[in-house]
Amino acid sequence: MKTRITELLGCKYPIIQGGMAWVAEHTLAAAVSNAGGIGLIAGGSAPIDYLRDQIRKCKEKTNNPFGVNIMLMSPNADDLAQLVIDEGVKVVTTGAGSPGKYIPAWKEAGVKVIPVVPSVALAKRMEKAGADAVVAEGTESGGHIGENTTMCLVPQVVDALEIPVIAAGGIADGRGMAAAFMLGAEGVQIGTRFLASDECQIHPTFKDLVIKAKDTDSVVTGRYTGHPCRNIKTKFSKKLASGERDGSLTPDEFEELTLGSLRKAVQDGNLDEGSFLCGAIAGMINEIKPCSEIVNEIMAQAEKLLNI
Ligand code: TUI
Repeated sequence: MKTRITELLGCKYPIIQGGMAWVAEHTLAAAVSNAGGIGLIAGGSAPIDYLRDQIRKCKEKTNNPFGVNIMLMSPNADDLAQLVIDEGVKVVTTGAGSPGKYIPAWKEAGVKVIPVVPSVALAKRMEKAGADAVVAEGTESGGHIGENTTMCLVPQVVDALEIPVIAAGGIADGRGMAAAFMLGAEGVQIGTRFLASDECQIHPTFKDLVIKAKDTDSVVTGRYTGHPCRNIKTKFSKKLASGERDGSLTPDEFEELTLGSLRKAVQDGNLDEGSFLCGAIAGMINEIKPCSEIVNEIMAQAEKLLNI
């Protein structure tokens, strides 16, 4: 399948892995890139030396292009923005903010720039600032989210921009990919489906939660802090949700409770204190598979539905 995204990024398939903080390390990124998509290493708020090491290890595992996701609320964002240039990373996606101030330097260095956006307004700003493409991310996604759904957001961003649009949020099989293409997307970003992959290094408890989740098992917490996040329902996320609802947790107390909770979920599988960030499509995912199988199945199903 050829689209402006495969041409731009030099990959076989227009599938980009989500830049999942704490989750997306080099083993997963290399596996997705070797499968023909674009794997991503997530910067999160990790130290720069760790990320340099991850980028170098990824280069050893794949000759295909891969990228880095920069979470713009990270205190290390400036250093990571420079690191991707120094290490010759081909693709950058960004989240949780506007990357405008970094774009000129990235373009100068030949890095392909793909901001993740939750609204048409930000998408337009990103195109003006020189982005090569955008990911239009619906509220079905895991992690930090906007309010608009994939179904509503993607066609509006497609209509508003000239540059290609990648759809994200609620896409985990070829039907979702085909649907996104019918809305005008030229690529898809997939996160949650890759959580339940062999190569994903998260704690087995996390994978178990994903494959056991039902359609109603995700919950959005933290709207009142200004950083709403979609998680899998657990004792902990239910406690946060009810504390937010009934006012028994102040926003400051909420922030304190969630500090370090991504690491506790991903590394320790800690059900009492961990935030298991995950998309609403987890209910459809029932099996752990290698990334190559996941990608091949999605592509075969999408191409059949789209008559390619
Ligand atoms: O960034 C994501 N997903 C994420 S980041 C993350 S780590 C985190 N943990 C706790 C709090 C916050 C982040 C986990 N998941 N997706 C892309 C995304 N970007 N979603 C929403 C946004 C966004 C929101 C506001 C982008 C820009 C924005 O405003 C920018 C502006 O300047 O107007």
